[in-house]
Amino acid sequence: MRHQVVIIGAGPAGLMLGRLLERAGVDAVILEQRSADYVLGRIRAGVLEQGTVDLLRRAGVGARMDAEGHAHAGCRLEFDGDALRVDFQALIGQQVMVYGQTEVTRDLMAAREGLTVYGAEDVAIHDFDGKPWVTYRKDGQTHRIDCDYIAGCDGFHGVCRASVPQDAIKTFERVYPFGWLGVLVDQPPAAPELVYAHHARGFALCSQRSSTRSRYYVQVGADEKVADWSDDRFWDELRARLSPEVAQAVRTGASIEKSIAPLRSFVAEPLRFGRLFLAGDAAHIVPPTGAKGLNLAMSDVAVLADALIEAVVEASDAGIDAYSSTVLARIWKAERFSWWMTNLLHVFPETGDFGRRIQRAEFDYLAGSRLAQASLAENYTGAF
Ligand code: FAS
Ligand code: PHB
Repeated sequence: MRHQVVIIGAGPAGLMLGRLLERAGVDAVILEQRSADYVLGRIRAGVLEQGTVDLLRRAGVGARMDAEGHAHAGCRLEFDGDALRVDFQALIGQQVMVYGQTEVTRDLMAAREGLTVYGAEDVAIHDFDGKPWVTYRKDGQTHRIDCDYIAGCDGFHGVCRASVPQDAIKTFERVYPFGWLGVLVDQPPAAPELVYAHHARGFALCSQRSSTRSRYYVQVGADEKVADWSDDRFWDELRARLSPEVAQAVRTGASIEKSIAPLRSFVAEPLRFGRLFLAGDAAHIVPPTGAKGLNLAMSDVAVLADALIEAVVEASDAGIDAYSSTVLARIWKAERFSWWMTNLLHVFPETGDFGRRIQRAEFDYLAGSRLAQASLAENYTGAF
C-alpha cells in the first residue's frame, strides 16, 4: 500500500492535518491506535483562539461551532476573593470561542473523506531519513504503508518522538508538583465567562461547554487519586476557593466525567527529522492554565499542511525546511504564557510566603495596569 502522507494519531492535530491535506488533493492516511469512541470520550480543552476558529472555518468544519459555540469577550480572574475582569474585546478587539475539543474532534471525524484506520496496533515508523514506510497490526494482520512523509500527531506518549534517535533530539521539561482534578456536570455555568481563581487552598477554574453543561477544575496534589474525590468533596473544595459571588452561583450535580490531568511544560527540538515531522502534543505540552494545548496543535498543523502541500504539489522543500523553526517560535511563546499563568494562579508550597507575596503583587499589578491586561489578553486569545 502507498500513500503520500501517513499521519500517526487521530486526535485534533492528526484529523485537522488530514482534513487540510485532503482538501488540497494530497493523499493522507491516518493510523489511530484507539477506537473513534475512545478518542471522543477524552474530555479535554474547551477554549478556541481566533486562529483556531478561522482554521476550522477554512477547513469547512466550522458550521456547528458557529451554531453552538459561545464567543467570550473576556474572562474573570480572582485572587483570594478579589476579582478582575479582563476585557479582551475592549483591550485588543479579540474574543475566544468556547466550544469543546470533543466537538471539534467530532466535526473533523464527520468531515473526513480519506482513510482512517482505528485500532491500528503496534504502529512503527521506518527509514524516515530516507524512503519512509510505516507498519501496523490490525485484526491480527501486519500491514505496510510506503509513503513520502510521516506526520507524528500521536500525542505526548506516542511512538513517533520515541522513534527519533536520542542524539538527534533535545527536550525541555518542567513537571509541576500538582495536577488538575476536572469534573463535567450537566448544570448551567456558574458565570457568563470563565473564572480563574487563586486561593490559599489552591487553584480553581469554572469553565463551560454549553448553557447546560459546565466544566470545573481544582488543583490537587500530583499523587492524588480520583477515587479519593467524591462529588460532594469536589463541590465543597471548589466553592471554598471561589469568591462568595461565584461560589453561590455554582450549580452542583452528579459528575458525568471526573479525571486528574498531570501538569507539565515540555518542548522537543527540532520537530523535523528527514521526512518525519512532529506536531501537537507529540512536540510539546503546556499546562492547561492558558488554554493553549489544543490551539497550539492547530497552529502547528496549519503550518505543516501548507509545507506538505507545497512539497507534494509544487515539489518545493522551502516549507518543510522552515517548518521546525517556524512552529517553535510560536510554541515557545505559548509555553511562556502558560507557565506564567500557572505560576500566577496556583499554590506552590515550596516558594513559601515570599512566593505568595510575589503572586499577590503580580495580580495587583495586573489589576492596576491596562497595558498588563492587554498583554494577558493578547496571549490568552492567541494574538501573539
Ligand atoms: P492527542 O493526544 O489529543 O491525540 C493523539 C492521538 O494519537 C490519540 O488519539 C492517541 O490515541 C493516538 N496515538 C498515540 N500513540 C499512538 C500510536 N503509537 N499509534 C497510533 N496512534 C497513537 N488543552 C487545553 O487547551 N485545555 C485543556 O483543558 C486541556 N486539558 C487536557 C487534559 C488532559 C488529560 C490532556 C492529556 C490534555 C489536555 N489538554 C488541554 C491538551 C489537549 O487538549 C491537547 O493539547 C490536544 O489533545 C492535542 O492534540 P493532539 O496533538 O492531536 O494530541
Ligand atoms: C476547559 O474548559 O476544559 C478549559 C478552559 C480553559 C482552560 C483549561 C481548560 O484554561
